[in-house]
Amino acid sequence: MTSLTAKDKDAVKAFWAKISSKADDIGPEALTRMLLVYPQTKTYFSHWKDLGPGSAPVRKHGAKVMAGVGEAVSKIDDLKGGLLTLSELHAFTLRVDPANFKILSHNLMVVLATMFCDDFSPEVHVAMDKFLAAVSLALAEKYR
Ligand code: HNI
Repeated sequence: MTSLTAKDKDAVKAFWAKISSKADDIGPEALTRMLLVYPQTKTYFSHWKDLGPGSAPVRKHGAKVMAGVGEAVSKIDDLKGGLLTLSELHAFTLRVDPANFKILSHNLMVVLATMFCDDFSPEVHVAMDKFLAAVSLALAEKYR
């Protein structure tokens, strides 16, 4: 299982401090990429009027997802407890297959690497990768 070391946690917090003001751009970019590159993920958003790049629902939801990631950063020492409500929402109400968490995480990583290439060192890369895997696991906590 993913274990975030104290060093990883510091790297995640420091990186988040640098990028969080751009969260409303990062989220929609990641979501746009996910919907385009992995079109099977579109099934969950079929109630939206427009799933295209930069559409109003993509922008709004992208920002929401990043708010969730920000909350996870603030609860990094207890992700399972901290993300319980969000896990219940995705498991019982939205019924999102947890395999999709990995897909979104991957797209988020690609966007972070391209938008913040100067700060996205190998240390930040591994810390963020482990963090998003831990967030995904915490979100899947309520599935069974
Ligand atoms: Ni997710 C709603 C956070 C992954 C499909 N999601 C939310 C909300 C947050 C959120 C926050 C809004 C909750 C609310 O309104 O109370 N989602 C996150 C986070 C991740 C994630 C932090 C992973 C890092 N969600 C995913 C994935 C999918 C997904 C991978 C499907 C592919 N989420 C949804 C759907 C909704 C949602 C669907 C409801 C959106 C709507 O507009 O109806």
